[in-house]
Amino acid sequence: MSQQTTDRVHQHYIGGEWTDGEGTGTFESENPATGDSLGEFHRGTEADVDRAMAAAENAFEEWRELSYIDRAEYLWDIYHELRDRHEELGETVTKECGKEISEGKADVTEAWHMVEWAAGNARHPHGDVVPSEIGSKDAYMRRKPRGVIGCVTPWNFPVAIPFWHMAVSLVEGNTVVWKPAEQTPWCGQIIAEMFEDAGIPDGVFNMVQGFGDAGNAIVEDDRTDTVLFTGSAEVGHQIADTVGGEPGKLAACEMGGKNGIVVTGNADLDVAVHSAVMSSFKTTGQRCVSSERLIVHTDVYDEFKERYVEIAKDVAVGDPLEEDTFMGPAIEAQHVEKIRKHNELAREEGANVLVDRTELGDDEIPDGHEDGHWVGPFVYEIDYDTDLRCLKEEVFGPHVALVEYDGDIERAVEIHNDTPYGLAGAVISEDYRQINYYRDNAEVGLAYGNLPCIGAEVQLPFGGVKKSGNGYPSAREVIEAVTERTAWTLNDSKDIEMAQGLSADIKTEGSD
Ligand code: UN1
Repeated sequence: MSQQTTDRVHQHYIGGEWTDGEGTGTFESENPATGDSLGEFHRGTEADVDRAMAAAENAFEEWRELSYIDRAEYLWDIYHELRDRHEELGETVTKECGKEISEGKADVTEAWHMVEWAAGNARHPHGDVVPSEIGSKDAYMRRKPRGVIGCVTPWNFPVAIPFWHMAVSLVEGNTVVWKPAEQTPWCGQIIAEMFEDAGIPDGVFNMVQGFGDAGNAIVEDDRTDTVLFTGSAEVGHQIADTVGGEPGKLAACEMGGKNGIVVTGNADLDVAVHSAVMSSFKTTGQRCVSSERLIVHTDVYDEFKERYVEIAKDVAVGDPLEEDTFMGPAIEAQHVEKIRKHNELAREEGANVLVDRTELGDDEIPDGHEDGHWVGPFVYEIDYDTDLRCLKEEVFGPHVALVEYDGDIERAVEIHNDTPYGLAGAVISEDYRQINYYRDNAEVGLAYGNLPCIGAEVQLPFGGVKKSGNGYPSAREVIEAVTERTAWTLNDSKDIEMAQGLSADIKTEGSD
């Protein structure tokens, strides 16, 4: 669908065919910067997921029999298409999810990086040769595909994250059933067209458009061997609970964060302010790695505050297709409402508000964009208290708390770790001992020194601890969630000899 049209309702891709599905419902994709409709899509039902599951299950045997290299060939086609269509797809991402244009393009770049990693990995070793205690035994760790992988992806990285989930899954020999986010079905449509263009065998890749009910049908289906989920903690924990009760089924979930940046007393403040602004306002704060807490040492607090606040007051909110925009809109009207409520909550909890651009002035909203979902930075300072909800609950927006601390790095990390989440974080310091203390003690899956806490590359593991996730539905580590390991031992001798000193003698009644 290179040309988005409004006169046809876009379909699901199941078993190698485009189909309206069983349901009668449809939904629209909306440009969050203008409120305009980008197209209409059929809404998937349980029956559609059922068909997609059957197709994926049927396709599995033949797909797994292909070599890694042959499976990767389909992905290389997609890699080239993503690169060739970089500009156009970057604009599509920006139009559909509102991220400013450099971010729209970076999303597509991150997608082809993931595809490149997965397809390139097809030519790399996939197991280990392991020594045995017994000289005549050969021991190996080998990998096998798990089967059908159910993928449920979020709107904020509508091209990259689907490939985090699916590229490795497919190269490893699994088949997939995927539900794109209901906010970004257009990106979903384009990705499905790419798989069709690549000629992927029928049923290996299936896409059902729709909402949570369709996602839930994927999670609950007995034929799903692994669920990969990236999205909200609320949904992710439900998925982990459901799947946890089903033996043999796995879920790898990556959820949000209440990410913090520690700025110590001897931080370089240019680096600190730059890192903090990037971490809190890029993607309008709507990355799961965005930072909503800045924990700043008392010695540098006033200067940091002044410099940070000055930028937050001026940071360019506007048309995401314009290159001089820093922050586009929020994804949808109800999300703006959620951000407003959290801003209000911070006030109720005693915040001293330093910047409040929740309601942007008419002059700040670009012409023709009056129906967009606009919200600007909200920055406040508050005394640390473990009972404050505003320091614990994820907003997923440009909502930032400044927390002043006194004392050593141990104290800063104690405050930093006092949240139920543990996805990303950063320390800004010129003292390697402080940096190393943070590295070793911060409860996060992605940690940075003298950098923003966003922008991870796909060849690193991406995932969190505590409430932020289990398993890694992303980047390089997804391989663990979509393969089974077999510990394979072969005897090269005619005698059976056991490890651990275990006797292999068979003793019978009357034997000596
Ligand atoms: C997300 O925030 O949902 O590390 C994903 C990053 C990106 C991925 C973010 N590579 O910022």
